[in-house]
Amino acid sequence: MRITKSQLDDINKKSEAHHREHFDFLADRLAKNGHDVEGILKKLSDFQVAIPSWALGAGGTRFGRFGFQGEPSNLEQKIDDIGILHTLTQTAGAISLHIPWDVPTDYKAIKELANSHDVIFDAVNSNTFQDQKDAKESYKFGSLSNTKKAVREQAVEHNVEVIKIGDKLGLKSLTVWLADGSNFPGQSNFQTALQNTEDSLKVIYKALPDDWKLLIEYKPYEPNFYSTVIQDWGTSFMLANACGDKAYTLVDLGHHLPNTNIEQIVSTLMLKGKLGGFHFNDSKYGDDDLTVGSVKPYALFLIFNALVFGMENNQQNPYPAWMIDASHNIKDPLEDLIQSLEAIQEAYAKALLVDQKSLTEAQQNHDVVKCQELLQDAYRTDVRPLLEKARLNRGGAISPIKTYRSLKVRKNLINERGTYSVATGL
Ligand SMILES: [Mn+2]
Repeated sequence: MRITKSQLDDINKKSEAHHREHFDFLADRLAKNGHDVEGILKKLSDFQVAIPSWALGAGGTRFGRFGFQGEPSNLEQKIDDIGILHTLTQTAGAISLHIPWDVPTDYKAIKELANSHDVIFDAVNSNTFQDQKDAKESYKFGSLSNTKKAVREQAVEHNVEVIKIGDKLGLKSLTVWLADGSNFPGQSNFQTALQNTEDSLKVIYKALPDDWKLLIEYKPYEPNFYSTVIQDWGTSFMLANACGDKAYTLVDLGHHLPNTNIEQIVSTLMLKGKLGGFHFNDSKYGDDDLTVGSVKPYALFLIFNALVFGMENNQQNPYPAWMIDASHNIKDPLEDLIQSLEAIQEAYAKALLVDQKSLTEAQQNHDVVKCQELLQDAYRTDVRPLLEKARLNRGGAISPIKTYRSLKVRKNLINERGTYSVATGL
């Protein structure tokens, strides 16, 4: 299914007057306060977030999985789904593949299909957290950190293979997330596990083309519950430094213990030029994979405030690779992703409204009250008309969710793909 321009125009027309009234009011107010509204709209339009190929079907827990009808059952259909998201939101212009779940069979055809949806390939993900069919070695006790050399070599070889696949698709970064760790005290020697991981990553790093990045993700627990080898940003940062200039830390919002100050981590990494990638989601307890902004929207805003400051002031940091890393257990995955994309744009827009100059002054004068006022003045601004305008400027929908529902997208997908189609992945 493809949404046509005339379908979008027809639906947009119905709320255009309402949108214009709200936008004009906000734009006027922002301009009077010294904001460059056109510049903000341009930044919002340019902010594209990758959708991972595994997030288009129903996720599950170890207790069960409740399927969604009309799920994409192959890579082509997944790209079509991202095409739908991008057509509506104009902010989902990239796909992040997971190998071996989504190995293309015909590279040229896949690239053409993505191109027809105006979607590019972003960071590719390796998988050494599951045993693959016919694999000689098992990752049950770790991959890059394993005490057995043959297992480490197999895991390194897989990553090198993933780089080759990504290279054929024209993308430029490899994301490594390891499930390695231990479940019980004494099971693993921390130093051996960390040293093995560093040595393995260095071999993978050597296989990276010159213009590629290695993004190292961290996670404090799960699937191992006593320890994980790359447990926090500091460990990832240390490994990235050990590998070299092309290696970076990747921050996943869900990969922190409750109350971790993620905006401070973001600031530290950007100051050191080492924030390479970012995974969006939301959580209450841990890696809950909930819709972005559904639980802690103010925390998301504060994180974006740190990201905006870093993007404007830290030339030493590359432009990060953005991705939504979420799972959809009870919502239609496409509706969930639309909500996440909206929440990301909203937090970004609000962060762009922070009066950085006044904030710096207030910080220097130790005016704590003013600092909070400045942040919250931006946060309390209803920026939704800006998001609507940014989407409209690129030919998207004023209201992606309403449009998705009024076009009965899911019903169309069920008609095309059937009721029982199941997406590959988790
Ligand atoms: Mn992630």
